[in-house]
Amino acid sequence: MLSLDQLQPIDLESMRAKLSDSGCSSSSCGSSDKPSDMAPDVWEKIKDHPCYSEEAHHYFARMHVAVAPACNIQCNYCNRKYDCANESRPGVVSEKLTPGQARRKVVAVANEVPQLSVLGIAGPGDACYDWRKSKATFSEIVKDIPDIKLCISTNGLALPDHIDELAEMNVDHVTITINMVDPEIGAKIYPWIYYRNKRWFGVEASQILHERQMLGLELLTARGILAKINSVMIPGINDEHLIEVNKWVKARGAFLHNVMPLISDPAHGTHYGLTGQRGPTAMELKALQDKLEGGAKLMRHCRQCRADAVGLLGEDRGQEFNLDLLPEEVAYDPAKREAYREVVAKERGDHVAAKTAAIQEVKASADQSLLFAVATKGGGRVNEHFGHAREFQVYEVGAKGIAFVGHRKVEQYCLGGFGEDATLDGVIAALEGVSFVLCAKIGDCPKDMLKAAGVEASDKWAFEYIETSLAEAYRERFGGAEIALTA
Ligand code: CLF
Ligand code: SF4
Repeated sequence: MLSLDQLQPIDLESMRAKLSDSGCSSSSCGSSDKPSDMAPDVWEKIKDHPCYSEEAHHYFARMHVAVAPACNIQCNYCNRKYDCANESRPGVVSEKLTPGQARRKVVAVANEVPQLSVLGIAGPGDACYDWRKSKATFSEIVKDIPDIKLCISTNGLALPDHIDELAEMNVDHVTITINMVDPEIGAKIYPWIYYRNKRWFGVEASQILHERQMLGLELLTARGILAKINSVMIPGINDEHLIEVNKWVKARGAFLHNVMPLISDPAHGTHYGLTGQRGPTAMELKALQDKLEGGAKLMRHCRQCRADAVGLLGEDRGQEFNLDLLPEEVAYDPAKREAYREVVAKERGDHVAAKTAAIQEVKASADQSLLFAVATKGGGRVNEHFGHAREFQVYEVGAKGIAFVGHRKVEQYCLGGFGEDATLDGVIAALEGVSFVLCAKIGDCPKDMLKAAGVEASDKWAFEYIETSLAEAYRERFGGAEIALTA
């Protein structure tokens, strides 16, 4: 079986030869099927979008271009002045781009990152408020790369003014950040907004923002543009209220609801950071997401990207494509992206079949839920060493089958061939609630320390599909009614 690991570095001839050996002669053969409850046109829009499809995020990458620095509201969790290449969170960038510079960068990335499928504008300000630059950027880039999906993220205040143009430009994916539907709660999140040439404050500001967000969402739904709602979970301010938000956005046709944890640190210079407002723990976030099940469909694989992120979700290759590293003139070469898609079409079909079988097996035999953490670098396989992982993907395995429920970011434990005990302590803390870790390689020392903390770890399923490995691990290690309920 051809694995995604074998795709790097890209070797077009060997990729084509392997496809030919496998009997696959077209780019559609073996591609994963549309879910039975999804309209074909919707599936076409999401099947290669790493944010709108959890399955696609194993294979496809997004890039953001930071062309929209201006913003028309202030959120208490945002400080756009902050710039740190090691920091990954929305609103943060290393360099702001003109539309022409953005075109250069996107073409350079498309030539080198074959997984690239989506171009997003997610700030560092607001893509709809800074509309002239957002529009110019999209218009430039689709001339070179017509098959790239266009995506924007906005606070929603200026969104209703641009729905027609979004539809005309084939922007099929719009994210609105909606943190409240009650302006009294909004006043604790937004100190002011700037609307119709005037600054508005307090509850009045949040009332306007709320009305514009709901109008924008309704207009997107009416146009058939897929709307994703991002909500920042702020403990003590809007955590329980997000249940209400979920109902409102579901009623207005939101395609996905993505509840993200507040990132808050005094060093970021945000209002919340400076006033001690904490973010939720991983388990608090999961508990809220679990309460939202049955409402608007949830996204749980968000990585809270920077406004200049490049690569698969969970990796950021932005620094490789800073403007000063790029040639002045760069022409688009579709060869790597096309070859990658051929290989992925086959791999993905196999993966879906294996995953479906694994889920059926677990559903038929399991009666208790356990959390598993998986070290992966993409392709839907257990293919990352424990010591190299910068995040673990977390799956819940139990009577409902196998479900991706989130990720845990960690500091890389092994650097230069040595592991630091203090770092391992941090990894163990990040794995709160997890019973078992699957990875491609793990040494005896970290394995023993994990065991002492009540977490088993194994590299037995190295390079296998994640769901197949989880089903086997569950059966081998935890099968039977004596399993403790830890999820
Ligand atoms: Fe970017 Fe957002 Fe489009 Fe994705 S991100 S504009 S929908 S292409 Fe994705 Fe990043 Fe989460 Fe956003 S993981 S922060 S949800
Ligand atoms: Fe920052 Fe975005 Fe809020 Fe504007 S809408 S203040 S850019 S987080």
